This record gives sequence, C-alpha cells and structure tokens, in this order.
Amino acid sequence: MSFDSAVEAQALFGRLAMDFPEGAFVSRSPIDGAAFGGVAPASPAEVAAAVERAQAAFLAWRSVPAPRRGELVRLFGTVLREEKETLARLVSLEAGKILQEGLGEVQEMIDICDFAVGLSRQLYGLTIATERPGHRMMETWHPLGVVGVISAFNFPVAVWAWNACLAFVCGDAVLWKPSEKTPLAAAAVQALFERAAARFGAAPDHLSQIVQGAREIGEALVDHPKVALVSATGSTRMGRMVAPRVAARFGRVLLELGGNNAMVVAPSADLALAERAIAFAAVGTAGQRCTTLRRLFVHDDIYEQLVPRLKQVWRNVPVGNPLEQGTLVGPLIDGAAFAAMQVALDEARRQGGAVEGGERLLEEIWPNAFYVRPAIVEMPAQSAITLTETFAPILYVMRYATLDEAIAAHNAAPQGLASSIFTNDLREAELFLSAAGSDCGIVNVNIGPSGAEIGGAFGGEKETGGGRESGSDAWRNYMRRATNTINYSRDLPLAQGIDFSIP
Ligand code: UN1
Repeated sequence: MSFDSAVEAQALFGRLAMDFPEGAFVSRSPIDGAAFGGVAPASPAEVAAAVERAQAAFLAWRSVPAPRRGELVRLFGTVLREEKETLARLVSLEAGKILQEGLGEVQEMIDICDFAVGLSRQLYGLTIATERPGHRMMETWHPLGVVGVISAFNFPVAVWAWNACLAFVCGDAVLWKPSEKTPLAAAAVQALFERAAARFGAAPDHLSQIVQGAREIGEALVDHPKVALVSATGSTRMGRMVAPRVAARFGRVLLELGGNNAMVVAPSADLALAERAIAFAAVGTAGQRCTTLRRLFVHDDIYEQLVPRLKQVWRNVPVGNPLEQGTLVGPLIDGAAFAAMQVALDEARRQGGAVEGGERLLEEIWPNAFYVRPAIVEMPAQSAITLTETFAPILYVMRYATLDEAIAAHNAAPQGLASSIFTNDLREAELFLSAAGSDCGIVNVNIGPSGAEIGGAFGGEKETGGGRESGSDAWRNYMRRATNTINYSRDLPLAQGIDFSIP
C-alpha cells in the first residue's frame, strides 16, 4: 500500500491551477500523517482589514437585485460541477473521509447552490392586516452585512457553502475562518468561487474572503463590530466562547455545535434496514460527523438478534486509505482524536461497558496516521461517558423495555441535534415525533440520524446551540427584517386609538 499525500496533492493542485508553497501553516493528511502543503496564516490585524474590505463589498452587493445575485451562485454551482471529483479528492486527502463521502460533500455544495438560486426569487415578507384605515403594513427583508463563517474540519467545504450561498443571494459578504486542520480545501473553494466571480464579471471584489489561522483569528472575527452574523460550526466548547462574546456587542450568532445522537430500535423494526442505517450513521466518516450515531437503544425483545449482527459488521467493515475504492472507514483526523477515543473507551470499561474494537490499525504502514477499528460498547445503563460526545467511532448500545423509558434516556443528553427511531408501529413513530418525543432539531423515522439533505433546516437544541442552517427558512438568518407601515389616507389615525389632537 504505497501512498504519498504530497504526490496526490500536487496532482490535485495542478488540476485546480493552484500553487501551495510550503508555508508557516502546514496541512497534514490524516491518510499518511505527512505534511503536503501550506498556507500563510493571517494576523488579527489582517482580519480587521478583511472585515473592512468585506463591508465595502457588502455596500455594493446589497443593491444588486437578488435574482441577479443568484446568477453568481448559479455559476459557482457550475464550477463545482466541473471540479467535483478534484475537490472531493482534496477533501478526502485533507479530512480523511472516504471518496464517496468527499463526493457527497461537494454534491451538498452543488445542492445548496441550486437551492439558493431558487431562493433568490423567493426572499419575501408578509403583508399584514392593519387596524388603521388607508394604511398598509408589510415586512421587507434586507441584506444583513458581513457574515463570518467558522467551520470545522469534518465538513471542511459544505458547511461554508450552506452559509455562503444563502448569504450571497441575501446580499451579504462572507469572511471565512476554516478549520486550521483543513486550510487547503478552503483555499481551493475560494479559488473556485473566484473563477465563478470572474465569469459573472460584476461581483464586487472581496465578496468572499478567507482568513486562515488558529484561535486568535477566530476571536478577531467574533469580536469585530462590523461582523453582523457569526455562523459557527464546531464543538460546544467553541460555541460557549463565541456566543457570549458576540452577544456582548449585540451581534447575531448561528450556532451548530455538538451532538450526541441516538436511535431507538423498537420490536417491530425492519432489522435489516436498521442494521445498514446504524452502520452508516455510526462508523461513516469514522464517527466524525456532528450527526454521527453515538447511542443506540435496543428493545429487549430484539437485542439478541440485532446486536450480534452489528458486532459482525463492526469486525468486518473495511478500514483503510479513504481514496481506495471499497474502504468504508478512513483515518481519524489526528493523534489527539485517537487519544480521546482511547480515554473514552477506558472510561466506558470503568463504567461497566463491554468494549469490542477501538484498537489502532495500519500503524506499521503509516506510523503517523491514526486508523482504528470502530468500537461497539455494550453498556449496562446510560452513564456519564455515554452522555459525553467523543468525536470518534464509538457506539454505545443499551437495552430498553418501554418506549417512555427509551425516550427519557434519549433526551437525557445535553445536546439535541439528530435522532431517529426504527419502528413499523405507527403509534410509536408518531409519539417519537410528537411534543412528548425526541427533543432534537432533526427527528427521523426508519432512517438514521446522519446524512441530512440540504432542503430542510439543519441544527439542534440545547447544547447544539439552537441555530438552523441550510434549507427551509434558514435564509432569514442572513437578512434583517423591516416592518413598514404606509399611510395612503389624508388622515393620521394613531394605533391603539390614541387621541393626540394638537389644539
Ligand atoms: C456536520 O457534521 O457538521 O446531516 C454536518 C449530515 C450532513 C452534515 C453534517 N449533511 O450528516
């Protein structure tokens, strides 16, 4: 198995007509752990300058009609279609996800482009009945300003696109701080966007910019008073830092933070379907999705049928180079992720769990990369470790006897992102979907919790942060609402019937 990330990278950069000199800020491929390129990091002063440039771009862009703004996003979607495979390979190289999922991630960008193009003709407000004669009351939605996007390594390009494509049609400028673990995929996206902007011909300069760097760069973005909205995807710890700082200056936040997603498998479930859904949701992306399935509640009556089948899948799932066909589980992002996984498994053992898998693989071939056998852990009960999000492929399996008990255990997690139930019993499905059911932002029946499509609003409750990105009416995050009352009468009736006659 010979593989050299630098060689692969050079081929991709050539295809994208990009040049990445070795910079101070080096990117490593989790595939072999080797450095394969670098970018120059920004300084906090450069962030401030970039915000000023973005603000100038916004002032020009906000007056371009929205359907025309949609044309730029349409062209960007075309460029993404042209470069889908190249960008997908770069995502796999830098984030370690399998090529199928890299392609899926770029497809998610294309899908949100299409969605945003349609949306560019649908940015409408309400007309509301007014109590005053000869008046009209309505809502107008206006562009918001500079949108700061902070994104995580695991979806290094799609999450930016969910935000940016909506922001562009809404008339905003975007400043992106990508994860310091995936700077090159971000740089590639910026280059592709610039290609689309050149075809469009009339986009203001600096409509889309990147500031690369670590925490202090994110902080400079978060604290800048001209960043109207900070959309941050990542850990709950990061969100706890971002939210109060943006609130202190009365800025807006859109948070998409941690998840500790669960599935309930009921006695009537189609177990063959459930088995496939559980595998994709728990071991896909090497357990590094915010929507990854981490807790599985299996009814007593089917536990002995389902769990041995899952263990069999876990033992056999192909782990290896994510660019090779047939691999289903790529590497963890880095050694710290591996260490965190081992700490969690030790803790699970101490809390009575029976652990299978979790060991390091392929170390002799790639000593600087971190491949693992996904872990499946039978727990006697839901305990502290199962209620902690560990960003690695660990599935905690627990038994339940009644659906009420399963729902209570399901909702006991501090986060509230994605959830699902497998059942063919209509009453159970509807209860899970009801106000007394799952408390998550995404609630599914007979599909797993991960792999949402872009048309729905994406996000969750509690420590997940409450934000909704992507489809449905998430566009409203990127605009400001004005309520307009227009008097076309020859009188001045006051609301609430107030008499204010000047003598
Ligand atoms: C994330 O992990 O941050 O629903 C996003 C999904 C993907 C997005 C995941 N469409 O799993």
